[in-house]
Amino acid sequence: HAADAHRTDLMTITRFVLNEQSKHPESRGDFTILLSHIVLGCKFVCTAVNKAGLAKLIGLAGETNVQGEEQKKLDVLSNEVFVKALVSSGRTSILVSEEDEEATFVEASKRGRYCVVFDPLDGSSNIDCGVSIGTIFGIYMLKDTNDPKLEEVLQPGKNMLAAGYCMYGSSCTLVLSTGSGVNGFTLDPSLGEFILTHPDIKIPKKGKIYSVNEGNAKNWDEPTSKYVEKCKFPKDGSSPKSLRYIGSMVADVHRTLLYGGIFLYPGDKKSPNGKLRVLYEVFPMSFLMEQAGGQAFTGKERALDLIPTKIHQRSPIFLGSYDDVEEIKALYAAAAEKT
Ligand code: P6P
Repeated sequence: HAADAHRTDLMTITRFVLNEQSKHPESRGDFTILLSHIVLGCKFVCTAVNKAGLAKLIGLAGETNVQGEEQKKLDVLSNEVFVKALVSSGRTSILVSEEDEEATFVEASKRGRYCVVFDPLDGSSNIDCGVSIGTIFGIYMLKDTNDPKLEEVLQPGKNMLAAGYCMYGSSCTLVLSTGSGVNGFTLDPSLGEFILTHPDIKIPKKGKIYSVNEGNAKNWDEPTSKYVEKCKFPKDGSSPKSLRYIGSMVADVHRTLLYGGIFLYPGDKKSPNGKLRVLYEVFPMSFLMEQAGGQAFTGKERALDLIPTKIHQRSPIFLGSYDDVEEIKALYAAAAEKT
């Protein structure tokens, strides 16, 4: 009765992470404790996001809630939840959040060996129309926790120990890699547990979908313009690709990971570094793509090789199916030869 066993042998994210930990006997469990606090944050935000629309509609939240407290914007609330959860884990020393201009340095008594970079609620401008949004995070090990310096955070993405996102949509799905593959977990609200639903995710080697904001086409450089042209008017007689663009990175990346294809946020004349942030958007999604057998490219180099110099730095990004990204890499290489 394998099916029954599957139903009763629930693999929760907690069990999964503990199993991973058992592969490293030397580990003291700090990483497991850190991840459990991130999972807690995701559960809280999932509840808040699901209620927000309703609360707003029937005016429960409005400007102030029943206690007369000013109703916090969801992204501010989410940020506070993650900062508090991460600090209270006692396993972090530096936090970088999309919501905070400066990095958070944890007080000495609560310091741990990790730095977490995160966007607590990416795509939150979409919440009012019910489009999926998400939390994106990456985890670095710090060298010196006694006197943590900001420079410790400016590491290339390939140094990350783990990365993931939690998508708040029709269901709450947490996709995680700790460096040995990618696994997806879906929140079972009746249990309050994330259950393993997408074991060992591998992105298709080639896809039939491209995902880009075509509204920026006027400003694209030649390689991106040529690539998108090729998607729409293939010269080799193959059928054109489909365009799918949700405008919420977590949703666009999640679809790319499961269905294959390529997600592009290129630089352009107006913003040469594009829009997406290196530490807590580009790196975590690039890490996941490589772990799932895909790849991620900045237009100049492998995305995970990039060494950031500022915590909110942006970079162009092309990520997804291995073969699709190869094609755009070839176009950028050809353009580089001409210069
Ligand atoms: P554009 C959402 O605002 C976001 O930060 C990402 O989630 C998304 O991929 C991107 O911006 C969309 O940007 O310029 O296409 O609206």
